[in-house]
Amino acid sequence: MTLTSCIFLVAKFIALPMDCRKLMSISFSPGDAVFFVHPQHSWVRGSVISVEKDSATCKVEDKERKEVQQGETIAKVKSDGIEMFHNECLDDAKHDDLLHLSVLHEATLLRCLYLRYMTDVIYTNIGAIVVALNPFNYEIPRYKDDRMSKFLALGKHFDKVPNHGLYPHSWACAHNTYFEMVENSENQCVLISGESGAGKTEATKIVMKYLAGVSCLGGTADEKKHSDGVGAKLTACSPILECFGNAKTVRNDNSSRFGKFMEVKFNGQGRLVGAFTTKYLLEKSRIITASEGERVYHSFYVALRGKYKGHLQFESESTYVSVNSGKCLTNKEYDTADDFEEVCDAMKKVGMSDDEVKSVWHIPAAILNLLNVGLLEDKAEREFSTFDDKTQKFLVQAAKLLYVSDQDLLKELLYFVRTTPDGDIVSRTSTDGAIDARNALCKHMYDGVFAWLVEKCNETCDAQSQGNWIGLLDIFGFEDFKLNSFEQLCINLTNETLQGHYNNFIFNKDMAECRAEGIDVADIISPDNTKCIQMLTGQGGVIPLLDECCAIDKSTDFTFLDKVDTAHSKNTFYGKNKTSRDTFFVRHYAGDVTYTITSWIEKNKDTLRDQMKLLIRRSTDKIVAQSLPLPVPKEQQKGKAPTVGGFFALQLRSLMEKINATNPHWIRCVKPHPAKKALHFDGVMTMKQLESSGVLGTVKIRKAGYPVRIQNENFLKKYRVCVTVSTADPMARIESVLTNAGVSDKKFSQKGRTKVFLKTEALTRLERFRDECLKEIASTLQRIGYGYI
Ligand code: AOV
Ligand code: MG
Repeated sequence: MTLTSCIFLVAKFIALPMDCRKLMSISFSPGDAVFFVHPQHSWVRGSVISVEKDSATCKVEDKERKEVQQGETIAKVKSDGIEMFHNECLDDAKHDDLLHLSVLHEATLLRCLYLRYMTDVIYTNIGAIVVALNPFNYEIPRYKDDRMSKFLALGKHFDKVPNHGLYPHSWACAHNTYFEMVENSENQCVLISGESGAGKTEATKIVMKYLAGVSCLGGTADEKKHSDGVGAKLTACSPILECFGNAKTVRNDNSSRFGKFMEVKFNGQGRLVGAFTTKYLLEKSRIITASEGERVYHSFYVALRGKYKGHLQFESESTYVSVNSGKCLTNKEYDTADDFEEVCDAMKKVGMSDDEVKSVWHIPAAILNLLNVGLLEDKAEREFSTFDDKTQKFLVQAAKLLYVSDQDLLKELLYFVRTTPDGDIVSRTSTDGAIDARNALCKHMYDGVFAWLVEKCNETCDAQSQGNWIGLLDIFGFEDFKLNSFEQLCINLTNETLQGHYNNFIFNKDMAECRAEGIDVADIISPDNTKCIQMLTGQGGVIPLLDECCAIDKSTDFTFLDKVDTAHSKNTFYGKNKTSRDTFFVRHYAGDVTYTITSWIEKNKDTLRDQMKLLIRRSTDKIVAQSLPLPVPKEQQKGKAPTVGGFFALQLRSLMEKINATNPHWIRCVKPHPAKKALHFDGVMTMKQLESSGVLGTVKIRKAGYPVRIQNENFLKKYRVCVTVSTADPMARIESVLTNAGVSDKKFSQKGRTKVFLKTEALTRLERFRDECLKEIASTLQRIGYGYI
């Protein structure tokens, strides 16, 4: 008897239905090498010690993860927190595209990213997306600017050069995006997401720089000079917008507190000609105050230290309450007189005159003074506010910087005009009312000057173009703080919407691969968050209800919450915490977020009194005057007043329309450790971000279908011992393996044209079945005198 026929016989013998059933009922047994979820470290390697009803006890055996305690036992690991360990996954870390892994689940994903990151490989492709782990290190040789030319040198043949020796990088993403635009004459966009400090803004700059470089390739000297000029202007916008729109937070020393979408424009020949930036939701509360360990906007600190500090007549830094509110005066970025100088130079590069540059700084300076103006309770009439004389100099200085009368300014803070059918009535403001009016003035003026600066950048950088554009989206990532307010709802709504777009795109792409392989995809359900988006913005949704309440004078935050409760209490995406009266939670794709409704009505209205607007509009300084809009005349006020939420929902709709009309590319930035240090890795934190950025979604989409895909030849090579038919037809042989292992049903596997598609549990069963086969063969061979194989 030959060895092959012996194997064939033995395999036939052991492929009994009984064995299959036994294998199917147990997923894991003691001694199995597995990945399992550790509460502090996410997926680690180890082995199963014992199996209970719905869980198991596992032991850590993971030499690769230095930060993990070896030998620790973890009880009650849920069955969905255990995956079979496959040796090949360690080699898989060498793959640049993790979708090429034969086994892709959360554990292998995390392990590969970890192994790569610890060897300074920060970029990894997962199909269409680039995952970028923040290295907190600009010195990694393979990512330094001098290597960029290697990518550029490939020109449009990037995809077509086999083994081009290049690695995943934001440059590669920019490269592909650019050539797809040129070759298909189609607008593109690069959607950059990730949590605060993950590296979105840096990635945007890297992509921008690459686009400027690639668009000059093969151009004449003149064309190159022109492109360089445009590139220089675009680069100059960054420090201006960062100085006014970024701040130090506990998570990021240079955190962008606004979202931005930049349309980078090219002419018909693909040369860079300009760009147009749209900004979203500047965080206004940070103009007034910062939490401990954080700062208000950078602009305030550099203004205090820069060359105009004499002209702006500042006192010592410790005088100003707002810059001292976070008890953190210094920062690594945008901190010194030199930084101030750099920002002023950048302003000149985008075409601002010397006078304009000087004027712009009047606004942060005036705000610093205004926030020192004391507004107290009137001792005689306690319901009204009065002015603290001791702060007279700040009032005078603020008015001087704004070129308005200090008496007029004070009057607007302490009195307000109410329009009644019988004519206007002047009333005194309460202390809270006066402080609110002062803060609202500061917020609106700062937001206004920020918008003016964006416009200035657009004026110099934008250009009419007959060609296409590439949109770069650098937007605030998903947020879930201890206390989440209206701002977080808007931010998370943005992410939810982008996630919906991403799900559709990735899911459809994956389904297209399945169909091309002849796989039946009728039963595969796409992850779908449209109902959540609908609940937030659709008719009768949270934001429309808030708008509705804002239009009714007597509404309070609680009447708003009542309305939301009534409308959505049965919605699966909505929930209430029994213990708190002023919150609700939303089941977002990235997790549940509880929102506290305090001040939502006021935040959504975000009103500034008309009289205040008129006062500032009378300023003799053009930039100060333009920082606020003219009040809308009564006769032109149609229906409801515009609201922050309403405006934002509109902006978001128009952004999505733009994005939907382009071909998308994704860079998902991840911050691997909170310490902001190189080579530090926190498994739980990383996993959470992979979830909230939708990277895990990609894996889940795979899981919804068939996450394991093995080439037919490889499958047959590996499982040849499980074949019990004597035909050479590969499809029949594959079918024989699947049937023998009890996984031929569609809910476990499907045979594609070139690959076998499997669910993970099917793979686990196949592996066990193969082991059993090998054991049986070995013992049979021994019995009949062949010894061990
Ligand atoms: P963010 O834009 O994602 O946060 P940033 O792009 O500002 O984050 O990055 C935060 C910090 O991480 C930077 O200041 C750098 O110190 C470091 N960093 C990021 N990317 C790189 C890189 N490629 N190489 C080296 N260091 C990097 V926020 O705007 O807070 O959401 O609102
Ligand atoms: Mg940023």
